[in-house]
Amino acid sequence: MAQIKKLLIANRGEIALRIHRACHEMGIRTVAVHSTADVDAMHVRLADEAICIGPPSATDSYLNIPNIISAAEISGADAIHPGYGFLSENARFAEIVEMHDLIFIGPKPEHIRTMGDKVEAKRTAGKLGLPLVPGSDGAISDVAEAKKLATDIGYPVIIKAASGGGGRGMKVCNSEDQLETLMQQAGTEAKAAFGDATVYMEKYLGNPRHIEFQIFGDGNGQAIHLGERDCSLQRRHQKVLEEAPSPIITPEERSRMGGIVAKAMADMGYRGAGTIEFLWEAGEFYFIEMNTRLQVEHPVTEMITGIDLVREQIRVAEGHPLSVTQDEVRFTGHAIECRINAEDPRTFMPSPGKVTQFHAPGGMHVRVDSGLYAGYKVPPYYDSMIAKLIVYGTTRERCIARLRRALEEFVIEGMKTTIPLHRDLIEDPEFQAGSYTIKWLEEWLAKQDA
Ligand code: MV4
Repeated sequence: MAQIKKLLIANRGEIALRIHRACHEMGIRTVAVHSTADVDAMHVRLADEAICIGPPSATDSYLNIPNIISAAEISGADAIHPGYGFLSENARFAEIVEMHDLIFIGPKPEHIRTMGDKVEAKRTAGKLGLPLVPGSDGAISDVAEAKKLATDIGYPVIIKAASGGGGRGMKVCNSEDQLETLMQQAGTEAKAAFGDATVYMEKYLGNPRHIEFQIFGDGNGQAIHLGERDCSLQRRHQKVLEEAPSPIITPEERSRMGGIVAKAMADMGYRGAGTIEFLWEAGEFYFIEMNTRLQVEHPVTEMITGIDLVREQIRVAEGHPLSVTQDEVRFTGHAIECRINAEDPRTFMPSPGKVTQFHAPGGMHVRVDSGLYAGYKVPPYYDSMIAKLIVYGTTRERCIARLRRALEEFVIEGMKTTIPLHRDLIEDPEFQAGSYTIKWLEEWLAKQDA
């Protein structure tokens, strides 16, 4: 059993703080890395040590593998946590970390690689018994074959890039006469964006929900699920608000589907935290992708299970068994997360700037994960998310009432933020009824502008 004494956090912003907090609660010293644009960032201030790894551009700093490995060696760290984004799903990085006798806080590199290829991921998920969206068994290149398949599964179909994900490079095709053109376009765009022209086909689901299961494996054949999150409220493939549990999943469905995903992860020998993404329509789940990292929205799962996911990641990486069995996992109450971005709440134009006033809400069951402080200058080089507000309630209704109160208290001045958007959104009767799908938010936003 390894004992991590010092951990390097290969990330920035709120997730770097999140990881630092778990480490200090476990008696682990932390090393922050940062770009020259982030010298004044809270993650740099809180960490026990900080090392500059390059200029503002992420390519030269937070994605700079040699500099990050050098920082780990110089500081004497024995582990690296990649957070989310940046190098978190880079299998090569995970391998390099392990080659340097450092512990990678994450899955086995082979599992990162498999799930990064959406065609391989689907094939693996199918073999493990997860329900798939009907579609091609692997990549499609031959147009005649594609036409035959599309006729079999029925139009509309969707063409997706094997190296894509997150909605980039998808084409919906309504009829056979468009198929050849759209396949070519998808291939060309995939090649330009990901350096890989491989595409595959699926039945297009018209109006599903996005429901994802949190799983955890010990890497030795034990795995559990921590229930689902509903992430249907998205704009241009960016999640805006997430909740757990999903308003439309019954305890029986959670237990049935959770059992299937946990068994799949156990059979695969998966290690660490992972998320299995499904589209859900008319009572059925369809696997689409797996994320092999800790996710932005992980706190809603922590709120309803009481399990510290980062602590669990670190323990599993040290070689401990999972700290709870499936029977010990209890789902209690409801949690909602609002992502607060430095953006215009109507146009979503980025709005970085200096924080002139800052007051975070508090009180019972209110959590704010953020690196903001009064006087901090939000740099323009990175993601615009500046805070997450996560609220718990014994019921969804009480959770929303507390969220309303917390959003009233929240003050961030000096830049535009999406706080007003969240204040409006949670007053909508359809949101309150929990009856939304993946198309709902964009339609709601269009109505607000009209
Ligand atoms: C789909 C789909 C409909 N049918 N696949 C978008 C992101 C990527 N992870 C998968 N995505 C979709 N795949 C089939 N077969 C619709 C989407 C989709 C979507 C999915 C989840 C959340 C928001 C979305 C917004 C638009 C499209």
